[in-house]
Amino acid sequence: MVDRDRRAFLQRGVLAGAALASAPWRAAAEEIATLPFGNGERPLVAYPGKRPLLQMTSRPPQLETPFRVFDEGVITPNDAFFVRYHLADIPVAIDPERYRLEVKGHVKTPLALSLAEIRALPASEIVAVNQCSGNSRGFFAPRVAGGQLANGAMGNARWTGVPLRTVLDKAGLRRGAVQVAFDGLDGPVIPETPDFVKALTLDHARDGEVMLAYAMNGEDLPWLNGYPLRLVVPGYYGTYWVKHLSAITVLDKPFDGFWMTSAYRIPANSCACTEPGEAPKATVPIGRFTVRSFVTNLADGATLPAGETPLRGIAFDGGEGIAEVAVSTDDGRTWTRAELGEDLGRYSFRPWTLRVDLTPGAHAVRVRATNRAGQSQPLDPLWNPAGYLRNVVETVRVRAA
Ligand SMILES: Nc1nc2c(c(=O)[nH]1)N[C@H]1C(S)=C(S)[C@@H](COP(=O)(O)O)O[C@H]1N2
Ligand SMILES: [Mo]
Repeated sequence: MVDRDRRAFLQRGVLAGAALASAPWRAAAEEIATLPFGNGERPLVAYPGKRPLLQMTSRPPQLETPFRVFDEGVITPNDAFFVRYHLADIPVAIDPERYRLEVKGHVKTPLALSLAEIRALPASEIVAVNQCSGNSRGFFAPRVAGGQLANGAMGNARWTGVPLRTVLDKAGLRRGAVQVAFDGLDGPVIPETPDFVKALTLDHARDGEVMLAYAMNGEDLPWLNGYPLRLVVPGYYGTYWVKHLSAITVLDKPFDGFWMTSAYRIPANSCACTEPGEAPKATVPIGRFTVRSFVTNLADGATLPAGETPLRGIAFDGGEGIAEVAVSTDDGRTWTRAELGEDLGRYSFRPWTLRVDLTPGAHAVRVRATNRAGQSQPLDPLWNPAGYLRNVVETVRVRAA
């Protein structure tokens, strides 16, 4: 990086943090939006670096992307990308000159890498969806505890950074290494709350795709999305995508922290589901995304002119890649294959389009994707007590007149 670029980079980071520190935690609400479930009222609040987003909590900030943003394009703009934190003590000042990424534990040479050193390593790039495990949790019936999210706790970005493998190889793994743990600069407000630390198996961490990302859509990471460095784990739920990454610890036994052993676990059965209201007998850590698809250009409850109507939307999965998207306008009786748009890689949103003929009257428009492994979406929602993995075939109800 030339000096001028570095100065601009440093300034941007520092400014965003300073704005967060000084702005009232809860900026003045400009507007209230109502998500389509009970207690779904959310103020639209503009945080530093963000346009007005649906605020679920203010301490820490948890912001959901208004769904119409997904119709703007297949890449989610940085200023509209959702924000999720667990712990209220989020960083508001990071000196990019003094920031260091520690690589320690079961390694030959512990490292403390500066941002400049990380940016000097050979870069990689990937377009990948980040989605919270609890995206769409608000639609669970019976309802479950946890952040009541509609469908906006997801986003698709082009990430630039360094393969995690490069940094692990630089440190050198000692014999017996089995997992890698990741910690960020945020922390709990009281010491009794477990710090947010996540772990990956060593093979996963070394797959060459898991990335230490410093840029998102060609710009520095937005502050609230993990400035100055975050983990990107393509195809895996956002819980693994540790933000404000500060320490990577190589372990010679499986990590036993709260956020792996108690939280973010799913039923250990083939549907990862239970009967509504029932607890699972056994659980495993959450992993890859289920297959999902959405119509982005029709709002539920809308009235539109009868006749030929262009539909468009997005589909994605945990990394097999989308093979097919089909649409039904007659309550699921008949399905028509949509046309798939630009392929930005198997971890990206895949856009789709289809022209349909809407006869006058009510229509239930349904969309269902299938990935290259033949996995698809259920017509009836599956249930689990944590409200994860939602991927029911989505329905938009419209009236043609
Ligand atoms: N440091 C840190 N990283 C974190 C979290 C957190 O609480 N702290 N939450 C995780 C979860 S659960 C999700 S869904 C993603 C959300 O990424 P985003 O806020 O950039 O959208 O961040 C992950 N990384
Ligand atoms: Mo999440």
